[in-house]
Amino acid sequence: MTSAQASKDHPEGQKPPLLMDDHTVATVRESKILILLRGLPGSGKTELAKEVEQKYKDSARLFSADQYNIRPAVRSSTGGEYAKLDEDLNSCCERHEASIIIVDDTHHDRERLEELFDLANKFQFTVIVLEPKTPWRLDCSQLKDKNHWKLSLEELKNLRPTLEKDMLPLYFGWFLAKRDEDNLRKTAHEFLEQLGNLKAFKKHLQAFSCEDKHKMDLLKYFAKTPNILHCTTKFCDYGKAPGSEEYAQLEAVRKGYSKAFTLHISALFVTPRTAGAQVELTQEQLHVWPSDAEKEAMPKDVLPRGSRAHITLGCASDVQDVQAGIDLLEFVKLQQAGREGENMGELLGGKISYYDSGMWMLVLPRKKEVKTIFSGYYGKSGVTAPHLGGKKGLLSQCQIV
Ligand code: 2AM
Repeated sequence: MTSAQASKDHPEGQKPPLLMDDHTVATVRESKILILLRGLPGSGKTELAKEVEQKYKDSARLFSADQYNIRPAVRSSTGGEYAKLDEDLNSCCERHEASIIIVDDTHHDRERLEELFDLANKFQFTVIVLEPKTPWRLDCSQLKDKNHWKLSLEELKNLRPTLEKDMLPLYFGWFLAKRDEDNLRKTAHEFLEQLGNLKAFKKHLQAFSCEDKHKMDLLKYFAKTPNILHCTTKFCDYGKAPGSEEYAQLEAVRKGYSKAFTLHISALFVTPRTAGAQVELTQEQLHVWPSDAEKEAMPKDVLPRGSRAHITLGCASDVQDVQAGIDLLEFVKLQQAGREGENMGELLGGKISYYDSGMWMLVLPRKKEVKTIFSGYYGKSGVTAPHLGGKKGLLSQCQIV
């Protein structure tokens, strides 16, 4: 296919933001991204994959199933045919050879996709699933003449069913670019260290479940930290959560997918259950914010739209990360009722306040900006998102990219 033909097949307006939008291109370059092309043979995946590779040529590696001679087919189990591709993919990740990895394959098979999601989780890559928008992408009679594997009409029809449906993630959200993520982890680390050493904090330890009632290590207490720091917009549970299909269809969500957004963090908070960062959403960001996000968490209250927006930094053991948004709404409710918290002085140059029941909030002296990519978290159905733990907790993933 010529490049003129390729651009006719993918009109500019339908190209993903990671090809079109300068801010997104710059943010993707600062992130670790696994891009999975998905679609029937002949639908235009390869052109799109090459265009992405070209755009990010200094930091990208393209793996194409075609080059490994993997014929698109419905298989009872994925096996030997992917061994070499997987070996090369793993080696590329282990050696940090590329921060943007593109895999061009039909990706019709859930089991195969789950292997790639595992890889992304293991090496902390944000996943972006890209599907070509060509008009014939699901038209098997046209694809029969276009696919170079010479697949028959019947073979194409067998591959089509899973590719017709939207693939919903566990959740949609804004995923922090690597450098900003490392930076926020460091700030959070300092915050927890300094708060734990604050005299006033040591006086109010009753609410925390710790053995020593005079001092505690908040870094150990919140050792469970998300694999990639993110701000969840919509929890979909792979389509099982109410409203997830409608959410995925929203124009702002479809257009925003793979786009960069800069989030503004205004405060950090700690409760006996979670540590998190409060995010103040802009008007543009509110367009991808579900209209019932606050009601879902606090059905009896009327809370400002976007007030649940947060980044979970850590959870106490046995606490689910969904709790951080609920904890943040508890602060918002108190503030709405006119309770500003008791001023306990300064930390990291900002005002630290105590709100009873072990709830602490640090208002940052300046809003902290973090660059993110709007995408989904994908994993194995029925399995919750992985966490990091261990001695270094929050900092265990910081690395130079
Ligand atoms: P979080 O955004 O507060 O961290 C995977 O579990 C991710 O989805 C977590 O990051 C988590 O919360 C979010 N999540 C889990 N269950 C949820 C729910 N019922 N509603 C909203 N978000 C949820």
